[in-house]
Amino acid sequence: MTETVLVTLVDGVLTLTLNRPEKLNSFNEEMHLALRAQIERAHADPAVRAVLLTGAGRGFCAGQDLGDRDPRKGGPAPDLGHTVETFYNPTLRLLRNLEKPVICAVNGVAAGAGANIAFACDIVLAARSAKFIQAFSKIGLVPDAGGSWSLARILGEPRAKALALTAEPLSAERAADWGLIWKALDDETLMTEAAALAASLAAGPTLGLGLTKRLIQSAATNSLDEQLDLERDCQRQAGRSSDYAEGVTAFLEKRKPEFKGQ
Ligand code: T3D
Repeated sequence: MTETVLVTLVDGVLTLTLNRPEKLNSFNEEMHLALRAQIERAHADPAVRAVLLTGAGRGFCAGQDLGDRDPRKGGPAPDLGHTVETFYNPTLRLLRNLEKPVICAVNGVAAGAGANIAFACDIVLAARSAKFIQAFSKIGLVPDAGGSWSLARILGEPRAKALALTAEPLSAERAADWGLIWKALDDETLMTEAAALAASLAAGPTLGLGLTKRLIQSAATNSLDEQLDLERDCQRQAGRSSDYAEGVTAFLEKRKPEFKGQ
């Protein structure tokens, strides 16, 4: 059977490729579980020092596989609150809480929950040809996979509402201009640049990078005083890491640091 998520672990980079290209990598149950299992592994496995998420074929991810929701098959209406809680929410929480960098290389269209999973990653690079579509309103649904949260926070209400209500495709260039993603890149260079970025982060001081992620994610809900306290606590922890000792030693010895992720 074809794997729904292709997995490699090379030099600390766990590359996860959504692999249902004939369905634009939309989520069926198997792909949900396979992706979640790999993000859980990234939490647990010290050999994983960065995650790179991308899609096989011409799309990144078209959200939920609507073939699995076909009303013509009869039966009671599905409880989508239950499916969101069972499948999307755990993955979103795992991605946000993973104290290791997660890079997303959006290689093509990202629609519905597919777009919002990308926005939950730490650094999003997209091919110039890629588009982000809040497809939910086209089928009578609401944004999920954290989209109502990330769009409203990053873009503010006017743009978030317009994207969600109209389902108008947002180009990669405009997503970068609006601060939703880090960069739009030429299609031919996307994967090389994403892999280089992931490799460079995987060779970094993993503990410090993870604490940095925690700090930045905490800022939106913390007061300045709470954030200053958290910075103090995180700096204390980072300062006790062997990577910090290595970073300072390497600087003083005028050489490149060799971080071990400890
Ligand atoms: O259900 C729950 O648990 C609740 C959670 C919901 C989360 C969600 O994500 S809801 C939103 C679901 N997604 C969508 O509504 C997007 C549907 N897809 C599209 O609108 C379009 O496919 C795109 C705009 C993404 C791309 O358009 P285009 O023209 O580039 O490609 P296409 O021809 O539409 O799609 C190519 C193939 O992929 C096609 O199959 P075929 O005809 O070649 O056999 C198409 O049916 C299939 N495909 C694309 N998206 C999905 C899909 N098949 C199943 N589910 C999809 N979401």
